[in-house]
Amino acid sequence: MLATDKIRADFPIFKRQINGHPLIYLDNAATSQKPQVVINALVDFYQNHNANVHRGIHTLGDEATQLYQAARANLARFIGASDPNEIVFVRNTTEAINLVAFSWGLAHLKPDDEIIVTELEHHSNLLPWQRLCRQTGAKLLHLPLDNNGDLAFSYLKSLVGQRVKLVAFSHVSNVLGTIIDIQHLARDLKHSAPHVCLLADGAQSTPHLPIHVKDLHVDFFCFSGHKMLGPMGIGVLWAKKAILETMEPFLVGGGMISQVKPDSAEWADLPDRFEAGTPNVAGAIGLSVASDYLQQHGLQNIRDHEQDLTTYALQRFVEMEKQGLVTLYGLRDPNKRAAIFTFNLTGVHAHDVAQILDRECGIAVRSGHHCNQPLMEKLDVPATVRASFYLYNTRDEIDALINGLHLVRKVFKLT
Ligand code: C6P
Repeated sequence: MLATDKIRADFPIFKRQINGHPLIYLDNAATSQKPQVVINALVDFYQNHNANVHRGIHTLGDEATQLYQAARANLARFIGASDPNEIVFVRNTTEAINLVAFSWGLAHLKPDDEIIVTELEHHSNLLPWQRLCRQTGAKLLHLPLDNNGDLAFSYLKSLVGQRVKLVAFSHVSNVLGTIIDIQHLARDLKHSAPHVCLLADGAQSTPHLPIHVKDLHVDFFCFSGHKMLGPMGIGVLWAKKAILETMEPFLVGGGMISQVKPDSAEWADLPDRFEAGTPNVAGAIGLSVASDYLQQHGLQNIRDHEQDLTTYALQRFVEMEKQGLVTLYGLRDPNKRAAIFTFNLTGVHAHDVAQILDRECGIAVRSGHHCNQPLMEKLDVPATVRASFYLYNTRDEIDALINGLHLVRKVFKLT
């Protein structure tokens, strides 16, 4: 079990009051809070080591470069990659997927080829493929959700023919919390259709589940630092070295060349060729420290803690659902879902629920379409409320949320 009291003491933001109440932060799927060690790492870099990387022949330049490369090696270990050069630093998951669409997609897709995405995808794992299809004449196919809110995997095999070049899917849905068994799915796909490339969007899984990319049987995996206790503006694209080596750079400019002539240029080795311009050095260092913090507590322990919260929250939501007070979306099996709860309170708009929870209880939740408008359409709602949990959240905070929802009903004179 996690010692949540001790963990919470590591996060200075939990000293804050919000509208006269202690902060209850349940918007972790949007971004996580930062422990003091990560904040210290950022300050330490700028206070003591600040210089550009790979450029200066001076002490600070060397220190910054060493810290940056050590962060890369540490993150490679964190996700079980075999080589630090398979770690490309990007700004976030969105940039990682755009990089793959541009650098790999434009080179591999032809008219009438096919890309499969699922009906769960965040816009960041949909729009780059929509654009790639427009640019190349390829077609986008959608793997539907079944009536239980799970993906219709049995249907996937019938979709995957010779024309399919890529299957791109979220490891964990940011709306329904569904966990996709990628290991199983990818192993099956690689067996039946070895020509298909697989991309997993790990934005919502890497912060919460043990990840070993080599065991996942995917070709591309990406995640954002800010959702896993790290700074904003830093993320990772992982891909097998053999694939990265065949790809053209996404951005071109400083820091990614081996030689430049007035009319031509040759690219640097991996991973520099994908990191044009001055990188977010402090961000990479902060993310590495965040990954150490998570490992110190143990990703499996974090998963177990969140599964306990999921079981309890499901119980509390189902009580309200039975009274017709809420509609809860997504699977009911805590083994198959992450601690992300998307719901609507009967008779109250999602934005009003979020605003009143904040104003009256100091509870932060997200409301809206969660960057997933096609899924909202499928659920036949304009917006939902979403409460998402992390290692520092507690059962007491779930009770506070449920009490808050009853208070919202009072404010709207529904009781
Ligand atoms: N979802 C949410 O509130 P960025 O913004 O690039 O760090 O992450 C994009 C992204 C990609 N895939 C999934 C599954 C995601 O959940 C997100 C980010 C946040 O749900 C912000 S919209």
